[in-house]
Amino acid sequence: KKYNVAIVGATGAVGQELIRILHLRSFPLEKLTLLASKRSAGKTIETEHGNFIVEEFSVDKFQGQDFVFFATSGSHSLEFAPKAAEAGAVVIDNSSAFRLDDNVPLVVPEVNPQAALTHQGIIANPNCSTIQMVVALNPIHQVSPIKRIVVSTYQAVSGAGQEGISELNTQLGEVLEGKSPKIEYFTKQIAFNVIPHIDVFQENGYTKEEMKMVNETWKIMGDPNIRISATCVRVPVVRAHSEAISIETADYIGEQKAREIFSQAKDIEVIDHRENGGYPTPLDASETMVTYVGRIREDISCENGLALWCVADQLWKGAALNAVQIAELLVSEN
Ligand code: 11C
Repeated sequence: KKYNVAIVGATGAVGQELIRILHLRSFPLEKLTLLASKRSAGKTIETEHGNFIVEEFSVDKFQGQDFVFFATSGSHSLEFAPKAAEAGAVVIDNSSAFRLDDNVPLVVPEVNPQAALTHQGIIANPNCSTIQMVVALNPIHQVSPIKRIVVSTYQAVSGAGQEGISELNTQLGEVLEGKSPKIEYFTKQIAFNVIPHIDVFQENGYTKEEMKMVNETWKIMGDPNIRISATCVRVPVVRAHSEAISIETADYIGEQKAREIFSQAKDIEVIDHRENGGYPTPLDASETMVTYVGRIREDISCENGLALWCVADQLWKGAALNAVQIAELLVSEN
């Protein structure tokens, strides 16, 4: 069987990667429809599937679709995803609109694939920084429950979309030419700098991005008892997010066993040599489909502690790839 698939927001950073991933994974496509706002409609874009004319988004385009991927804003998804579901499609939504909705599964196929099968028309794709963290930590959690997670992220500018990439590139040029850089998109200069602020501040002092890592992890791993503290930081990297993660488990695991667990886990690649360059970096992870783990060691600051470094392409595993894997899951269950 082949499937009719539409991408809403096809010209954005995630939309573009969805087109590529559907091709790279040989997703059984009957017809691919690329939808975007009026501004991009009518443009011809070259894709791995051939040349496509981008169509203007409208609700009637949902008719006859089997899967609709939303890669637009939360407010757009909130309004239109239910309409796509009503039209009979399965929606896989990349925004934060439905992630914490009890009636909407939040799925990372390596962690909670069974949740996808309970959908009522909409499935939420988690936040990128959450996805790679739960891919890395769930295999450990299955061996001994994780009690506490302390994580700091190093998030690429493409997490903020095309505007984030443009702002970094423009500012790098401006600084190198000795000009004072224009700040338009991020809250401070991102070129030659880091910014400890992603998404809006919450009442408790954490940002929304940080609280996504808490709430989404609880839902995906099915364990709201894990104590989680995150600090999310934007860094001048174009692609792939990195995370320094410290965890405390119920029982002692130790470094050797942890390395074995990571090595045997699905979609994790361990790069962990205690020598120059013996660890994964964002450039290594860019345009790859796995989650990398390195710098595995005992966290000497607590009992039963482990520390690690985790890197993944947040546009692929953190967004487009995870979304397509959810669709693949449903296709294989069919
Ligand atoms: C970033 N994680 O890197 C964000 C982008 O909730 O899907 C994705 C935001 C989200 O800025």
